[in-house]
Amino acid sequence: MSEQFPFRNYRPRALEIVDTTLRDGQQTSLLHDHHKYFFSRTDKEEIVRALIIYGVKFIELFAPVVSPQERDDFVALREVRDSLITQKGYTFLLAHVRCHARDVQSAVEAGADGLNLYMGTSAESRHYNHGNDLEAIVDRAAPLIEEVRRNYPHLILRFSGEDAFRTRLEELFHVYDAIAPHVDRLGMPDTVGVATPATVGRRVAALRGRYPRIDLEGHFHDDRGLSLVNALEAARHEVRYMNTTLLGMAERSGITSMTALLFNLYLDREFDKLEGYHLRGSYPINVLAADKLKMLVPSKEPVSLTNRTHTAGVHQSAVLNDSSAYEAHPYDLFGVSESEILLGPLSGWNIIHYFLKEIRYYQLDEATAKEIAAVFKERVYQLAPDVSPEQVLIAVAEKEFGLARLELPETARTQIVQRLDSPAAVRLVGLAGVPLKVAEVD
Ligand code: HCA
Repeated sequence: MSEQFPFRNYRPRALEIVDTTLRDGQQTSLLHDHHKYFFSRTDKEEIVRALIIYGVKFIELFAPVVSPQERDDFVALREVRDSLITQKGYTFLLAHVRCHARDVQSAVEAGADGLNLYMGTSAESRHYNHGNDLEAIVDRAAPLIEEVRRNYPHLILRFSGEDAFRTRLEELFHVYDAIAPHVDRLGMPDTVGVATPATVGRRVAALRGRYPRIDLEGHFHDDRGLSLVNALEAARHEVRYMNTTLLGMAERSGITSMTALLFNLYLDREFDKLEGYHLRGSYPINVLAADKLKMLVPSKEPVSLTNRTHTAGVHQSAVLNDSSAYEAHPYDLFGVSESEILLGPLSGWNIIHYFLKEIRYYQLDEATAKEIAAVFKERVYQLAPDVSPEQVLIAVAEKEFGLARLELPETARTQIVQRLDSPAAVRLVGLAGVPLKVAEVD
């Protein structure tokens, strides 16, 4: 097949992420205040570059018809993609388009590799969204898609019945039967987050049985908090294409997070589905996305520093011995390469002893550390806004207990001696999250 048809030459992997951070992701309510939050073109270019380097081969963008800005950004993002072809191979840029000739035309003109066409099929969509009944949906979508297929055979075509999980199966079949001959993929979006793993399994089986030669695509919203398990269930049923975003950002409470999905597939030993994804880049790409939203990687994101952060004294002291005590998963393989211990009111004497002795070089024994811990716990609750827990602790240690620092020769200073039986790399931070000191694993 000629170079004009890169998709026809591409052998899809067992799992193809269709990243929609720059489409459904831009619909997140976190971006509602455009004075504060706004994806600039540079932001988008960085996100696309990071996704391509991560190994994503399908990126969904808004139809260029959405706005002049989106139209021009589409062209700029194509240039980013083109600049990486030699290094990373071809990545397909897909436009999310309504079944409108104008939407299609704008995507073709912007140089899209494919069209993610959609139209609501549920009773709710039919009545309150576009007002077309099932016959009108077929009459509008099928000839348009057939014509696009004929005129632009190089385009990858996908059709989704929006709100598919609230569409009765016979009704979905009625629409898909007319469209299936003209498309490469059929979507099954759970637009309002009503699906459960059981309904996902049944829907996939039904669609697979009726359209055995067409790949399916999942898109799961998180209204019930089930977007991750639903995507996992779909992947388990060999749904090859999965819509995800960075941090799961999307309309309302979002959709499946890309790194959460891949992390769980790894834990479930579904290694064939991880082919070509640069898993160690997971935390860095989450940090990049969070930075664009001017926030930290959210605490509910599995691939986050939160999952290696320890607060309670009991946890901290065990983690100092071995991080596996409170870290069950290989986060380092996903780029979270440090543990973090929060120095604060819940810290026990062990961490205070460790911090003062091993990191700040004070000479003290365990009994003194216990006494200091008791005083620190009283003082730390009265923390002034510009004072860190570390400052409080040092003040107590020096002023009230007269501790002196051990003067180490320069050569020894860079070599922090951690408990030698501990494989943990421990980073101590103040309550405000300001790093105090990092102790690397050897
Ligand atoms: C939307 C709806 C959508 C589309 C999904 C798809 C959904 O925001 O336009 O095209 O597969 O959740 O149904 O995101």
